[in-house]
Amino acid sequence: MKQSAPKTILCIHDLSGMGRCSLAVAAPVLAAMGHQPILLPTALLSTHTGGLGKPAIHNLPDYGEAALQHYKELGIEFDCIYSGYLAAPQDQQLVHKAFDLWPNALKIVDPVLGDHGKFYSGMESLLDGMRELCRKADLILPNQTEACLLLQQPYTEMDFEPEQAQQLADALSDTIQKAVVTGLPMGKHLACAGSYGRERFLVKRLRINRNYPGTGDLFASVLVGALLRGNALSAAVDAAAGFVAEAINYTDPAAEPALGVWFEPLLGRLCERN
Ligand code: PXL
Repeated sequence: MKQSAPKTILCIHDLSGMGRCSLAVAAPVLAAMGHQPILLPTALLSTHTGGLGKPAIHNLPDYGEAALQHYKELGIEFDCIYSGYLAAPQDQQLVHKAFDLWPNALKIVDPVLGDHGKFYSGMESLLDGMRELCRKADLILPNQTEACLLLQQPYTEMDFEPEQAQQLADALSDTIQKAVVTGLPMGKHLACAGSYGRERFLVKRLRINRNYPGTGDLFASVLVGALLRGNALSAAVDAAAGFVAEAINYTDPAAEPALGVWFEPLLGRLCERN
């Protein structure tokens, strides 16, 4: 895998203090991969919304725009703008604004909306805005649930044939944006299907039947880091799928799943590889 100079990546997500998701994942992962993550929290939460009770939430309605303005005044050029969980239409607007202010940045949107066929708590009203944001991105990274929501297709729990997985990614890249669809069940494997310009690929990993919040953020962050190191998209997906599998395998199966995967001791592996 190729090495390249550190890149400056504007990360627009919430900051959940506990639970291993969003900025708390993107920051260490991208830094370990040699990049400079610039952290723009859209809201502060004590934890994510996925199984740790009712979090304390502090929205930051005016902060984002003021921060973008400051970065512009400083003359910063972002190599990439990477958005994740956005809990309100204003947060989506903030990402649009960042895209407009830095048109040369690589625009990557992880359309965090739900999983296992269901919306995450409170995300129902954000679908149309997310679809619009995806249309402006260079690359989107939905899971199966999010791909179906974006395409207005029913979600079915199914075992994918390779061609069906590719077609889901193709449908997104034809109508919305270049896409990598993650977490598609395929026999003993989970597959990621990519459709990106003329590139079409499938990356498979042995399926581990354990579910943790935040693994989508871990996947997306490693993928962004690997892409910005100059890897091809398929190689970046392979690196991301591999790291998520390693982190799940490393996590004590008896640990509280809502606290996420134990990726911290493995960060050194990201320094050396990909
Ligand atoms: O990992 C996605 C995510 C990020 N941030 C918050 C969440 C979730 C998923 O539930 O609740 C606050």
